[in-house]
Amino acid sequence: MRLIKSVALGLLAGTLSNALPAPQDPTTTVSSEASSTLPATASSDTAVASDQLDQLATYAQEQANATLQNDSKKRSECNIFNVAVRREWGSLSNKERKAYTDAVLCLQAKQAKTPSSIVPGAKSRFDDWVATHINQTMTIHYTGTFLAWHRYFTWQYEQALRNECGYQGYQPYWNWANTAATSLESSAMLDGSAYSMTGNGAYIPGQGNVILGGNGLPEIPIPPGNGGGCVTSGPFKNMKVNLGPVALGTTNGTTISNGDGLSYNPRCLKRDLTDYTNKRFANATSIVKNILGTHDVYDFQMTMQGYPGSGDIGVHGGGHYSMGGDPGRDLFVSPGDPLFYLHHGMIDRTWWIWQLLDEKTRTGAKGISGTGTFLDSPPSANTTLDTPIDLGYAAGPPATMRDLMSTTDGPMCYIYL
Ligand SMILES: *[C@@H]1O[C@H](CO)[C@@H](O)[C@H](O)[C@H]1NC(C)=O
Ligand SMILES: *[C@@H]1O[C@H](CO)[C@@H](O)[C@H](O)[C@H]1NC(C)=O
Ligand SMILES: *[C@@H]1O[C@H](CO)[C@@H](O)[C@H](O)[C@H]1NC(C)=O
Ligand SMILES: *[C@@H]1O[C@H](CO)[C@@H](O)[C@H](O)[C@H]1NC(C)=O
Ligand SMILES: *[C@@H]1O[C@H](CO)[C@@H](O)[C@H](O)[C@H]1NC(C)=O
Ligand SMILES: *[C@@H]1O[C@H](CO)[C@@H](O)[C@H](O)[C@H]1NC(C)=O
Ligand SMILES: [Cu+2]
Repeated sequence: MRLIKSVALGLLAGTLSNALPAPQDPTTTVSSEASSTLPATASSDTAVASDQLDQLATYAQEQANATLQNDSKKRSECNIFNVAVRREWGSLSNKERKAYTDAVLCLQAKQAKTPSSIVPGAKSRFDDWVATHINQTMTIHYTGTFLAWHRYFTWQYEQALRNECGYQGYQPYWNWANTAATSLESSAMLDGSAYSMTGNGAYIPGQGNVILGGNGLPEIPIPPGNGGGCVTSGPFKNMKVNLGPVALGTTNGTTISNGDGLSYNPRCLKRDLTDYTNKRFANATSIVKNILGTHDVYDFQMTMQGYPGSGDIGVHGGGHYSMGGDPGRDLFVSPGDPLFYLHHGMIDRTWWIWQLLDEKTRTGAKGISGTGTFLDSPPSANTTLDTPIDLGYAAGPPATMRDLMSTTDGPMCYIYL
């Protein structure tokens, strides 16, 4: 673990940039049907791009539904009558919102499955997910497994909410385009009400920038938001973050950690909602560009996470850093903020839309690129359809990449509205 951590801190400082592998996979293209009916490039006007995103999502639904309708005739296990539909937070009723946060609180009140001899700080079922993510951070980001691993992780979390906490809905998502157009704090998701995901942290004046990159790569200064302290209202006002930090970016430009992050370190949930980051890196244009402007899965997933040295942190980084706070700015411990799962719902939705523009190619072997280690450092084997994805104590059984390439043609059965 010590070795792993020093590698991660090295990466945050930019020292692994020379390990960046070159683009690999053969180019895949949007199917001819899609290219004749859909916009070809992202509009730089975010209002227009937001409509383009809706159009792309509708196209993806049409593709998915056509197959599900066929499957209904064949009485397949996953069909149009039983498919789960994941929706955006803002489109849920107050009752549905509260059912979701109640289920998360339930998970936080249930005993952990992770043995305390292995992770002393894992106190709840919710923490099982955080511990698994900390443990595997260096083998699930900038890897060939990034998209599928987080898809499975989010799906198993949704299953736990349903099967262990009686939740009857599905995993909601955060459409970054919407909060970029307005502001984070004015959204139903983050307004701090009883029907939100809890809002901002208490305002801490005089905070400096969080510095990403550097050390040979261009620095990416992320300005502080208008919070920074403990959250003050809403469902997660009293929750405890038990694990970490491991690599927490602070607003004085440093990174702090508490060893391997696995010991018991209870503290409040902090947020520092940062509109700048949302608007700059995860606006509607960024999302549509990520979908339409990338020609293969290598380009797609690197754009999403940010090409090191490009100065861009992608929509993945954009979402994470616009939450800010602790553990929101910690690559390892980030699932310790319940908002993580709404963010990764949107990551998965973006991938889902992109896949359905050319489903056959993008859900098969050509839809995978990369290896099993962070920017292939240290070098490791290529990820393939047979690569296993194991969520440790959080949830079983292990799946393979093959199981996770489609959201409707494997163990999972869901689409996005
Ligand atoms: C791994 O993938 C790269 C790029 O697709 C390819 O050039 C290389 O031969 C693969 N390595 C193995 C061992 O299959
Ligand atoms: C696809 O099916 C879902 C579930 O029945 C439905 O909610 C959605 O509106 C459909 N989308 C389209 C574009 O038909
Ligand atoms: C639906 O089934 C028909 C007949 O088997 C087939 O021709 C068609 O391609 C299928 N469509 C989809 C979207 O799977
Ligand atoms: C930076 O902030 C962290 C916590 O926010 C603090 O622990 C650390 O001492 C600060 N470092 C400096 C140099 O001010
Ligand atoms: C929106 O995203 C695009 C593409 O990522 C970027 O070029 C643009 O600067 C962003 N808009 C703002 C206001 O930062
Ligand atoms: C961490 O990963 C290792 C190796 O994959 C595994 O043996 C161990 O049980 C994991 N620990 C936790 C807490 O998941
Ligand atoms: Cu992650």
